[in-house]
Amino acid sequence: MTTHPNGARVLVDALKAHGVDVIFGIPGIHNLAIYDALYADERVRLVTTRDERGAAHMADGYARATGRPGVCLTVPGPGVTNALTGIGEAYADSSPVLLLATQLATDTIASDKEDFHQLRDTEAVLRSVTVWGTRPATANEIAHGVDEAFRRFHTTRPRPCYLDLPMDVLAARAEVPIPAVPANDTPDVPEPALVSRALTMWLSAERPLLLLGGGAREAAGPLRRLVELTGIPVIMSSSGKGIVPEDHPLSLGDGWMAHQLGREALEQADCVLAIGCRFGPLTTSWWSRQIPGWIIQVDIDSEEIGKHLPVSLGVVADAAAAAQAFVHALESSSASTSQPRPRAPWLNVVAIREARRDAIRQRAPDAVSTLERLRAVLPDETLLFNDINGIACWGAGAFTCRLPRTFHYPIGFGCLGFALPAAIGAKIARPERPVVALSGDGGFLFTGQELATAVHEGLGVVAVVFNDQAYGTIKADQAHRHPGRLVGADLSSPDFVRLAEAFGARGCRVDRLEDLHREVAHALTLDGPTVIEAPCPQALPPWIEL
Ligand SMILES: Cc1ncc(C[n+]2csc(CCOP(=O)(O)OP(=O)(O)O)c2C)c(N)n1
Ligand SMILES: [Mg+2]
Repeated sequence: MTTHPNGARVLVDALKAHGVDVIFGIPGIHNLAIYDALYADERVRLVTTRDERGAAHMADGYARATGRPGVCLTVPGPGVTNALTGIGEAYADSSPVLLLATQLATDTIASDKEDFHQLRDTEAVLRSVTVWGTRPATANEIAHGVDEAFRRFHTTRPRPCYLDLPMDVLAARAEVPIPAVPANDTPDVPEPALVSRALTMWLSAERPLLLLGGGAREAAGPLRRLVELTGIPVIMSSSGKGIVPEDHPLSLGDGWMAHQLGREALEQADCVLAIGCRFGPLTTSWWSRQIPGWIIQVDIDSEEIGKHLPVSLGVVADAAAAAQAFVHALESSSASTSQPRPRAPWLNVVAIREARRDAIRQRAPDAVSTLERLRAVLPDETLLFNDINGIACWGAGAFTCRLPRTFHYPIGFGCLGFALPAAIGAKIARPERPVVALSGDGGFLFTGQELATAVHEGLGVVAVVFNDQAYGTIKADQAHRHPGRLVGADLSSPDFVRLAEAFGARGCRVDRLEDLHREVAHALTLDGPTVIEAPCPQALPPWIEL
């Protein structure tokens, strides 16, 4: 007699059918059936974290490093609420994370029993940080829920989804055989007529520009070709850093300058082709800065088109499909115009890049030279994870990236404590790559206990902690906006070397920022995690205009 699988087994099989190979989480009474279904499974690595927020950031870091969805698993109630901040960051930054939020037994969920781990309304709690979720009532619905989440990850703007899995449904036997093979979903291809309209408009402009955001990261190949075929300069948001190498002769580099530095290209262009860019607050300086030229916006999410800025033409399409269509149209010369190709750039790209670097250097000399020295020793494929702090906020402009998905920042939600756990998730996903996290003494302690996870998993991540015994960026902002009225931003931070050692990690300190890059390069040659404590460069944060 064949026994039908239970809900937990159905879940695990469905996840594996979609290629899931790592789950980050914490066990508890409500999700033990899932752990049991994963027992001795050689294809799925279970990473046990020290807080569900760590699990969520790790799943996000895994997704950012690979483009593949990351998965995290929690208990109900406090497990779910702990995970929320990390899921919120993934939501804001369009990162595909699946939260497996387990749940009480079905008959107690809607009651007011004040059961152990009970949340009054889990769905309400999760709705604000996820784009879709469901509470399956049967084992088969679990499989369909997994399929639907992955369909969304692959065909729509990638944002977190959740499954709210009641423990009785995880235990129940499936009634009928489960479909094993996921549907082969392909994302939206742009309409040929729109492609040629967009191209004609863009190519006939006098001062055209290409603007790339995080949504275009999977399109690096055809986008580089597009730039080279047309000779049109390109600017990227910080999430799009490296799609075209930032030191390419046509690359204006990162457009994230919340002040005037480096905005001339956006302001002078008469036609901007924007792909996978949401025109968020940091690209637009809180929407105060206009882009006066025509905008052609390509986005997989129809609701993003024209949401923040009026657009002349909207194209709803997957970025890679659109970029390929543009390149194909150009190569087959069906979109030929009177313009010679590639044309001479209408602005001096390298001079603008250098002028911006000089301006940034004047504002934050120590931060910029530290980032430049780090760049010089870190291979291009290094995955750099930033927190929100005095040095990382200059990295968008000063750390030159040559590959997409190598510079990561909690850009949308802006939550402190992102860098270390996200770096851990990335190292698990890409063990062959150097992985470095840059945190301040404040931000590091939000999630620093995940060092224990890095030690347990034997991960060679390098965490740099810039210690100024303060929430320094905010202290500088306060000193600027409320002169002489400093309050609430000083800290008594620990000795991070001893803290690292207490966790079983390697700890070391550099007294001069000039020595940091050498320590980082050395630590990357070692097994296991290293924490490097360093002095913190001081500067007014870039969003303050002087
Ligand atoms: C979860 C969260 N809480 C508060 C803030 C506000 N905030 C932004 S930067 C910052 C200071 C960070 O201090 P630290 O990590 O030591 O870096 P530093 O600015 O000193 O270089 C604070 C408190 C935030 N971004 N996220
Ligand atoms: Mg600090």
